[in-house]
Order: sequence, then structure tokens, then C-alpha cells
Amino acid sequence: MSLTEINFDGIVGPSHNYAGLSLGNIASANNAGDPSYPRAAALQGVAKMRGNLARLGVQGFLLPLPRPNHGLAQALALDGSEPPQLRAAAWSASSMWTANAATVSPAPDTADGRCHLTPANLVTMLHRAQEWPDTKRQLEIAFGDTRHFAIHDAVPPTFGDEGAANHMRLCEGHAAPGVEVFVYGRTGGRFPARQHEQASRIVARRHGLAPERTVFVEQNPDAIAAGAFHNDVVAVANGHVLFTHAEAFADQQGAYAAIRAAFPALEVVEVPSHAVSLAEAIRTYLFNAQLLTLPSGEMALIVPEECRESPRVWAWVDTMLAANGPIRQVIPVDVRQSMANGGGPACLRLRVVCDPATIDPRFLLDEAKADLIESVIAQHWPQQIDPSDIGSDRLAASVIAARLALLDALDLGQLG
Ligand code: SUG
Repeated sequence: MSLTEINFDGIVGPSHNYAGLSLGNIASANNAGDPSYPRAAALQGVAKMRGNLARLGVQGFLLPLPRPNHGLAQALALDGSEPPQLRAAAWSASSMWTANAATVSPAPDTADGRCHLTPANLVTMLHRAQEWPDTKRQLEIAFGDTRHFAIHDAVPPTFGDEGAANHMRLCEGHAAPGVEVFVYGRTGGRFPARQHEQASRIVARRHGLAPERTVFVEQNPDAIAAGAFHNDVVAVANGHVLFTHAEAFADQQGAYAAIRAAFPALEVVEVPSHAVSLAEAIRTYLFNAQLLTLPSGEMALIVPEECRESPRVWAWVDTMLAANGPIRQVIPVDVRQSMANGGGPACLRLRVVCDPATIDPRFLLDEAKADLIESVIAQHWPQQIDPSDIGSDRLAASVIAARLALLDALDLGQLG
């Protein structure tokens, strides 16, 4: 049994569009109504996966969910007279952000020694709340071996659960027992707090986590108000390192102390507000990065290109690298189409620590499969979607056919 961390990226679906559906997500609001480029978006995602496959030797993926969702369209009684945002909900390609697909507790952390996954209910946003039953169906195939995995139902409403985006794990090595940190928000600000404390606690209990290795921390309400709708917009953890903005948590020092009490080896890499303001962190998504342990043992931070274009952020990166801290490389990637909807490199992946031999190999990437996925995208994904296209029968037929072509190519027709 060799446990390793596998990143499962969401392949960007053919209906990718900018509908301004996520209150509190500044990029989603700013780009509402712009034309989108699903083909370019999906190819950017595959290029990111290829880079990490080369770096890590392993990479997984999850497939787009069926859109338009006729069940939701029916439930909303869509007939063309509704507000466009309601219509767009049934078309959303938001399942690409697999950091919100589920919360994952690896086997070394759980009471029964299995890896536990709870799909996120995402109830705060209509377009996201439709995801979990289809996500669960897919997880049950990818992680179907019940000797190694336990897949739960989503947490019941009204407790909003956003999955791994509000969850971090600290450990000496991925295969060692970890300390799991759940970050929740409190309602009351100008934007919704999407992760409810009780949802976090329910997930921790279900997964059989040891209370002394589980920490609950409150998000800084000012960070939510500034646009950090998920904690992974202002903090990310890997191994023994927590990379965080100085204003991520309601009680920053208290959060460090609580984590350190459970995990004394904690190393915090904190970016002070005078170096990078909350607003700049949220604009560039410096923290929505993949913090990876490379085979050499060094850590690399995979950041959006937008970070390199920000003089302040890049100056801080230079200073950090010169200081010989635990993060030894910073690698920009172009995921601009996803970024324009508030999804950076970390949003696009779900981390699962497991033995690759225990999962369905159809969800694992290699170079040949990356070629195949790219060719299906190039052939079938719409090049451009204008907001006025959403709802049209022609576009519906083309996005349905595109997804089925991909499922077919990957021998995953059963998800159809
Ligand atoms: O839920 N955007 C997503 C972005 C998710 C980012 N994920 C993490 N931070 N882990 C969201 O707000 C925008 C869709 C639109 O407006 O069309 C959207 O759903």
C-alpha cells in the first residue's frame, strides 16, 4: 500500500460561461456578461494538468457534469420568461472547480482506516447546489473500492458546505496521520459566508477524525467582505507548511496556536498586508495556488499568471525565494478563463491521498490520454459562448454532444 497525493482536476465543461452567479466572488461579478471561450478554458486546464503530471508523475481528473441540467430547468419552471441568471444556473460549468467537489479525509486520519469523501452540498449558490448528486455518482465510480474508500451523502441543508476549499491538512508526509483544519465563516457581512461551522463539524464526525487532530478555525469576516468567498483564496497548506495571508483568519494568532497545539511541527509562511494587501491577494489569487511536494522533497507553488503581472506580488515572491524558506519554486500557469470566474489553480483540483492502484484507472491521466482529451476538446468544445446563447436549443445540443464525445473517448459512457 503506497499512499500518495493525487490531484484530480475538473475538466472544464463545454458550457463554460460568465453569468455573474456567485455573490461575493468579485471576478464572477466583474466578468458577468462577457463572452466566454470554453475550448480555450478546457485546453488551459489540460495544460496545467500536463505540467503537474510531469512534475509529480501522477495526475487525475473528474469529468464535467451534464449541462444544461434538465431536472433543474424543470424544477425552476424555466420557459424563457425567467431572469437570465436563473436560466444560466442550469447551464453552469461550475463543477470544474473540484476543490468544491468534496471534503477528503485520507485513510491515516480516520477511525476505520479508509479514505472518506463527503460531496459538498454547495447550498449557498443555486448553480452549485445542483452539483453534488452527479458528483457523488462520479466519486462512487472513481473511488468505488469500499475496502479503501467511504463516500457519504452531502451534509443536509441548511448548513452550507463548500468542501476542500475550506479544509486544510497538515502532516509530516502525505501518508502519515494528519491534522485536519476546517475553516468556517459566520454570516452577517455584505457577502454570504458559504461554509457553516456545523457543516464542518458534521463532516469531521462522519469521517471519524480524532478530536485531538481536528481544528476548527473561523475565517476573517473582513476577508469574506473583501472577496475571499472560500478560505483557499487566502490560505493553502501542504505537508508541514501553512502559506497564508496575515488577514485570513478571524483570530490569526489564535488560529496558528490552535493548529500548533495539534501539530507542533507547523511552519507558517505568512504574507503581511503591507507587502500584499487583501485586495491584491484576492485579485491575483496568490494563495489559490497548488503547494506541491516535488519528488525531490522541495515544495513548489503553482500560481496563476496574474501573480507574475502584479509588481507587488512578484516582489514578495522574489523576497520569499531569496529567504530560503520551505517554498523553493514559484511556477505561474495560465488559467485565465477559469480565473475570470474566480477559480485559480487550487480551485481546479481536489487532492486525494490514496494508493493509485485502488482507484479506477479511467480517472488517471497519462500523456496519451491528455492528447486524447485535447483532441476531443479541440473538435467538440464551443469556441465562444455569448451570454445571449444561453438557453438556445442549438447550443444545448452542441454542449451535450461535446460532453458525450469525451465520455465516450474515455470509456466512461456510464456517466452519460
Ligand atoms: O463557486 N465561481 C465559483 C468559483 C469557485 C472557486 N473555488 C474555490 N475557491 N475553491 C464559485 O463562486 C462563477 C459562475 C458564474 O458566475 O457564472 C462561479 O461559480
